[in-house]
Amino acid sequence: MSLISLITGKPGPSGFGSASTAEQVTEGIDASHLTAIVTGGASGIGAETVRVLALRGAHVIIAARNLEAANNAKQLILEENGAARVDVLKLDLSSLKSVREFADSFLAMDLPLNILLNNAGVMFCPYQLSEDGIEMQFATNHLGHFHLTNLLLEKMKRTARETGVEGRIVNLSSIAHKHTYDEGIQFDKINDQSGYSDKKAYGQSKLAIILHANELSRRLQAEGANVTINSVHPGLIMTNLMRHSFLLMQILKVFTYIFWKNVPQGAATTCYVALHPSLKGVTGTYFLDCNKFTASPLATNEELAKKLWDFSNKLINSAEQRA
Ligand SMILES: NC(=O)c1ccc[n+]([C@@H]2O[C@H](COP(=O)([O-])OP(=O)(O)OC[C@H]3O[C@@H](n4cnc5c(N)ncnc54)[C@H](OP(=O)(O)O)[C@@H]3O)[C@@H](O)[C@H]2O)c1
Ligand SMILES: *C1O[C@H](CO)[C@@H](O)[C@H](O)[C@H]1NC(C)=O
Ligand SMILES: *[C@@H]1O[C@H](CO)[C@@H](O)[C@H](O)[C@H]1NC(C)=O
Repeated sequence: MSLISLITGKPGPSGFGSASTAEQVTEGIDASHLTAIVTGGASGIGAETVRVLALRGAHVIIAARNLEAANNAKQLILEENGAARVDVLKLDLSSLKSVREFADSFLAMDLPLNILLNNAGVMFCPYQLSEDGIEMQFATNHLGHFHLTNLLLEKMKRTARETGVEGRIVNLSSIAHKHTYDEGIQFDKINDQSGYSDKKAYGQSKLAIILHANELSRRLQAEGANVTINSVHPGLIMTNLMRHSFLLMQILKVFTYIFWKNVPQGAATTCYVALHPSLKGVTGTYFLDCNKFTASPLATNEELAKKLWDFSNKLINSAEQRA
């Protein structure tokens, strides 16, 4: 996708572009045989994603830490579409304990799982440690989703095997993955407060998301599992995500307004990658505006991806042992 198509909304090779909405990219798709989990589905891009997946017939579980907001989002969807199948389940991604409890509750519901949308995220928050003692943006955006995906993976593989329908995982990354610390991931000082940059810590967490999507994709292919995993940049959309940088973003928007999207456009890439039949078998790929795109050299580094995989497992094991 070129800068020109980003501004004009001109479609790329997929037939869709930056102006396409989630409804447009899923037009005519029947998802009534699919069950999906959307993390952070109570607001922003996630809420629109839930609405459109449910509109196409999918059974959607909103995984949210704020149950009141999630129930409101569900209510709005039901007012528009009385047949929508939407459930709400508690999940706080910054807590490894909460992630495990969520996975246990979901598995106890004995539903199939075809689609996992790792959408929740925080951006540019001031330095803070999670309850497991891990820097908050890395803990929420990356580690919580890493743990969640691992806990649900067996279920996804089984669903794919038993139904013959490909499972899909989509991770919400960001173009900001290009703006990270020099070494990409600060393995030896992940919790370092003195060198903390709220912007680079966000970039680092979003780089981790792409690296993991690529690593898991390689592992799933090696096993012959019918589950794909891709990462996307949704575009620039004014949402609650900007709560820690509201003024900065408002000013930025004045100068860059041609690049901004509305929420229905912001949910398009996620919905496209989650549902579109043309992406059958496509995995380990990074998408922007509904088209394949090249991630940064760090994001395609296989060594770094392996190292991050082991590092993430170690962090989770030691946090769970302490608990
Ligand atoms: N908007 C953009 O321009 C943009 C650009 C690039 C990438 N993205 C990515 O797109 C995704 C969606 O963002 P958005 O713009 O739709 O922002 P949003 O409206 O703030 O949505 C993020 C969601 O994540 C939830 N969340 C945050 N921390 C959580 C936690 N610890 N546990 C569970 N849920 C948590 C939020 O819930 P609460 O309300 O409870 O906090 C919220 O529902 C994010 O991953 C973001 O990084 C967005
Ligand atoms: C995204 O994909 C990877 C798979 O690669 C998965 O392990 C991970 O838990 C997901 N989430 C993040 C944030 O990496
Ligand atoms: C994998 O999923 C695709 C798409 O749903 C399906 O066409 C294919 O037959 C599946 N393959 C296997 C081995 O189940």
